[in-house]
Amino acid sequence: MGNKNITLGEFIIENQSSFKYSSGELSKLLNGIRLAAKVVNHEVNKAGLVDILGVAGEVNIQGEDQQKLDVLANEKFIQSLIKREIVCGIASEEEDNFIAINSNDKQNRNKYIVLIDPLDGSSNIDVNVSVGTIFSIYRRVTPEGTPVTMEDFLQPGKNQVAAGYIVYGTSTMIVYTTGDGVNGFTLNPAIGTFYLSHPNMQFPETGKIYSVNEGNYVHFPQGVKDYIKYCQREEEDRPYTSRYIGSLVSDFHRNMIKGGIYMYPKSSIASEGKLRLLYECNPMAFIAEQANGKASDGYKRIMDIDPKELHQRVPFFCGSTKMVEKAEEFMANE
Ligand code: AHM
Ligand code: MG
Repeated sequence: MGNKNITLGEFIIENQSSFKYSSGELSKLLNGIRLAAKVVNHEVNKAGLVDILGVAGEVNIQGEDQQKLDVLANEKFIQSLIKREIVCGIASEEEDNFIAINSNDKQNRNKYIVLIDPLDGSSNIDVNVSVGTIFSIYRRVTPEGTPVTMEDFLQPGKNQVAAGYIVYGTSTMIVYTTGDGVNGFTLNPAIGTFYLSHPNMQFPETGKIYSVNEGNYVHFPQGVKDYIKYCQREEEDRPYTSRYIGSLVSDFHRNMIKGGIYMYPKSSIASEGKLRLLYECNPMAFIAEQANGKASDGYKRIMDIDPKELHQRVPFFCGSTKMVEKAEEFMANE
């Protein structure tokens, strides 16, 4: 698959001019993420070997225990972005507030902000199941040269200039978009280089996989219950196959390659679902749309939502267009 000779570094440079704001800064930023991804990959891979597992003893803003690797991944990505002096602000799932990088004047003049979930699916770390990193990049809306404000972070997903994920799976991959299609790069661990392995990734228009935590079934809205029953009914090309890893990145990645739908609906115990709009759903929605897929909250486009807060949650239906549209149909009839 693809031209094995093109490295991620080369690809970033070669495609720099096709990016509409092209000034080289976005390329530097993506290179910063590429480097941090290698470091985090190294740490994730040795997780079973060293005493790095377990809970770090801190509780994050969502009230969940933080695993040590979450903390480490958070540090690595933030350090890498700050050191390269390419962003003026960062927001992370692991930080209560955004970080304004205004230690010097030059950094204040940087145009980009990054929102990141440094290690998603972290409950899977200590059982050797894939985890991922998700990132989302915007241009600031406040004037260059001033410190970033909340306004820069609370932009709708449609303003994203780039988004991507890293999946630390059977092999490690970076998949990203700058608004001109989606490309996937696989790490050759022997030499520490990412190669273009999945050019121009596309969701099949429809598929046979549905991914949802069915343990929450009784709490789901009637529309979701009905859609799940539809997926299971023996009719036409159904029943579909159920696949749920519990790592958004891995479930999404598989569904993009094979065709499928991922759902994290609202429920009677979580009125907005679980996933976060800004650093989980928006970036995945941008990638999905760039790969001919669709992302919705069950009723409307994810990337049209005006965010109200940094750690806002939102119900999420994402994947092959026809499948997401079918789920929306059931939600509308609820
Ligand atoms: P996290 O950010 O705390 O890791 O939670 C996000 C993860 C997603 O990767 C995954 O799809 C979902 O939570 C699984 O949640 P659940 O265990 O409720 O099914
Ligand atoms: Mg997460």
